[in-house]
Amino acid sequence: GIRDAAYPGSFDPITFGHVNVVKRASERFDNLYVVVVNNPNKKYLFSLQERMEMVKKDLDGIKNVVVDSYDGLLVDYLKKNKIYNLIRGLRAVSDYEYELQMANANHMLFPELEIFFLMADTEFSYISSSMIKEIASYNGSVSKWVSKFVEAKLQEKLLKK
Ligand code: COD
Repeated sequence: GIRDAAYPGSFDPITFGHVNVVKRASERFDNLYVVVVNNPNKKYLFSLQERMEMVKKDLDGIKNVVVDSYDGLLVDYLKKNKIYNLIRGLRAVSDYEYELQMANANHMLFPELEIFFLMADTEFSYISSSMIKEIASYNGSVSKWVSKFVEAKLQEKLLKK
């Protein structure tokens, strides 16, 4: 519907930074569609199914959140589901260039779309999925930044090789 929003991402894996954005955005829209995107050209640590499982687990209990997946052009998903609001998170200046490029492209492809950027909360502003994967790959603790469920999945994936 017109007051729904989508928050798309790789979520490889989901972090407390993502969860913070979901909590804040879900309070401002009727339904928040958290869309786990699968891009065949991208290399992920976790399969789509694994990323979905972790997202569902971590967002369980947030009432108006719908977890979905998609492996096509994001704007096609949005048009199909009549979603006109897109949520993205901004951590640092380094996010800006990529986000600006994507926002411009998405807006060209879907002019009715409005794109909202939430500034990361200070406490989460340095968290990224890639940093967490790197730390976990050296058996460092990531319990401050991801759920116990995700931490166990990371250990299973990275250390059992
Ligand atoms: N605090 C706040 N925000 C955060 C944090 C944090 N700690 N960590 C991440 N975020 C934000 C990111 O900045 C991003 O906005 C969002 O959360 C999701 O992050 P990721 O890294 O999980 O996901 P991305 O950025 O890899 O997602 C990119 C998409 C998959 C959405 C994009 O590639 C896409 O739409 N692909 C589909 C194909 C398509 O339509 N391509 C054309 C796009 S123009």
